[in-house]
Amino acid sequence: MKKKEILVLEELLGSNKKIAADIREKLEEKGILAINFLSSPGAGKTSLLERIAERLKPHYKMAVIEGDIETERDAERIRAKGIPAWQIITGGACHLEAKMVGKIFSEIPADLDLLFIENVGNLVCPASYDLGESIRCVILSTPEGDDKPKKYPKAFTTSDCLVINKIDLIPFLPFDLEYARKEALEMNPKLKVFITSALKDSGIDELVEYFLSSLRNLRQ
Ligand SMILES: Nc1nc2c(ncn2[C@@H]2O[C@H](COP(=O)(O)OP(=O)(O)O)[C@@H](O)[C@H]2O)c(=O)[nH]1
Ligand SMILES: [Mg+2]
Repeated sequence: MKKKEILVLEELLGSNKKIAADIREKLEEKGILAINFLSSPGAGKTSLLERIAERLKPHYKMAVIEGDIETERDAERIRAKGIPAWQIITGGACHLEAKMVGKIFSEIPADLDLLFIENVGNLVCPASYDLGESIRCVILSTPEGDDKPKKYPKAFTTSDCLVINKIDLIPFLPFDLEYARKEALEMNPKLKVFITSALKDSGIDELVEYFLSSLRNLRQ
């Protein structure tokens, strides 16, 4: 990258950081826990959100911001669960930015408990953009391969939580669960690791409990 391009990128990230810090402060003041989901396309972000919604809806107020380069499909899937969802269509951009979240901030109900943000599917650009979340979760699905944490380090080093999804496919794949977990933890020992199958509805209770205990900590 040329020096001028680096300077422009640094300025962009700097202004994103300020907007994100402002969003985080306002959300935390209201006692709202925001969670940013990062993953490759198809790792199971929306499916996990559907399973989480089924558990949270009777007891908590949750909402979802969906980021995609095209279509309203994911927001429709979330709304079908009776959960409010806003779709941000980036029109080609490979990640969400804090200013996009800021634009819908006024529509976020003040009495919300949890705000989930599903980022645009890829493990590269979303890792560089803070959206004002309190928790960042990277989702790795078994068909992607157990070597991905070290190939896409930033998504893993900037996250608080790692969800290894599609565990139901393990019998059919050369995916070494312990290897993937070890490589991720070597880069980021603070990662909380969850093993799930959104399809078979397993491991979701533990993930939901992590979000709820983080919500309790935020409100203390
Ligand atoms: N076998 C299996 N398939 C899953 C699982 N979670 C999601 N899928 C499937 O993977 C595909 C992509 O899921 P989706 O939630 O749309 O992924 P997203 O692009 O990350 O939001 C869909 O066909 C899902 O049914 C899982 O745990 N196991
Ligand atoms: Mg999705």
